[in-house]
Amino acid sequence: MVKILHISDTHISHRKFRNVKDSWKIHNRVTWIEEDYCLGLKQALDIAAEVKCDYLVHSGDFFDIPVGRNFSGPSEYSRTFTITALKKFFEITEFKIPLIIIDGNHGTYLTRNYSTIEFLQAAFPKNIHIFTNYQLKDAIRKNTPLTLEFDDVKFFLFPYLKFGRLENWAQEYEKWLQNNQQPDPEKISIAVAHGMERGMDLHELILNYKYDYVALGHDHQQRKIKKNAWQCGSSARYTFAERNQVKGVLEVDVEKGKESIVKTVKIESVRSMKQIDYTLNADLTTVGFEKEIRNKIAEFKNKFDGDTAVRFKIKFDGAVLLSNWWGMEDILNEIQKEVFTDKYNILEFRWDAGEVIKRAPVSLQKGAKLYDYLIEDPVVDFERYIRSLSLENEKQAKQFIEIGAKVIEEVFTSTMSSTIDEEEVE
Ligand SMILES: [Mn+2]
Repeated sequence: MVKILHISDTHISHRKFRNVKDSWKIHNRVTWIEEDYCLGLKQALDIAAEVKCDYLVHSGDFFDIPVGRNFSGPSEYSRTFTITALKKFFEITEFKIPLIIIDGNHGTYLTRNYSTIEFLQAAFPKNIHIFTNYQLKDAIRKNTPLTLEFDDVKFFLFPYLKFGRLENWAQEYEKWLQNNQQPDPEKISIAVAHGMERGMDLHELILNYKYDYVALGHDHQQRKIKKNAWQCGSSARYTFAERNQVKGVLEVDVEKGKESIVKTVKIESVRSMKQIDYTLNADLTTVGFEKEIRNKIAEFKNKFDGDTAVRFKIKFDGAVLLSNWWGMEDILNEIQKEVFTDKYNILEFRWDAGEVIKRAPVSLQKGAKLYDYLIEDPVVDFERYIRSLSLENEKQAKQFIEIGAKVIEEVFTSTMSSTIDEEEVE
């Protein structure tokens, strides 16, 4: 039997720049929210040392950045914190516990074949074993396994790859998996994968093969996926959707050919998140709106204290006149300014009105009608214009007319909406 401690999605160096109070835990050194994620990792490592596991497994998203088109790397503060915490962990466990980390979709320069977990391995080359997106692509190209073998156990690694994006990728991935990643019939076989959407970033075979345990990451909600396969969840609350989730790591006793014994060890969340749902309607005046918003934040009208300050979000739905919404946004911006003085114990104050239907003000509706009057049928008029160009390619001309008709229809009939507030992906 081996004991695994399964941790995941630590998202170290997660930082917020918009809709947060410009406040530092230690002046000019680290902000409160960045520190929250460092403390999540610290707790996970403390648990790993305490339960005396044989292997420590991290199933991806160790660092939060770079991600997507954000090419900034982790801050020096977070790097230093991480190296210090790992050094302490290895020292108190006498450098006996191997740490295995795979790449998630965060913390890796996807287009540059470099991952931030490489410097962790460079710092502890004998204790840390990393598996990057790049190594995975290389293994697929060369049709070679991505495994790590010890005396008693064999790991099968699946760093993040959205293989389902293209059909030929999916075929190649499946072929590689069948050829190289099947469980070892003799040894305890453990798969480590970052992904949750079956057929897209998590292959069905990883769940169907008879691994003795599958350590999954990417889904921030801890859950059992099937017998011997668990999503560990993140070590600190990340999006507001996670505001009520309990966070933790998994202590797993794995025996060959048997059902694993999985135990949750809770991680205390330092930061509370609060979301309020608010339905707008056409009768609401800006004065009434302001009063209600102020009521909703009244309970936090205490002196700011970074240790207990809340992250706060208002989620709007319903319908409102666009001209009224502009006034409401002004009010929200004013309140935000006030909230970020020391009079409120609020660290983050944001709102999301992506689902609100905003009707154009009457003046704009009249404008549209005037245009209707001048041009009897905009679609017919557009077709006339395209025809006047005497395009030789009839198929192309028809496509232009079709697209034009769609655009005109959208412009004249759809309601106005703004872009949805950014909330980060897992
Ligand atoms: Mn992820």
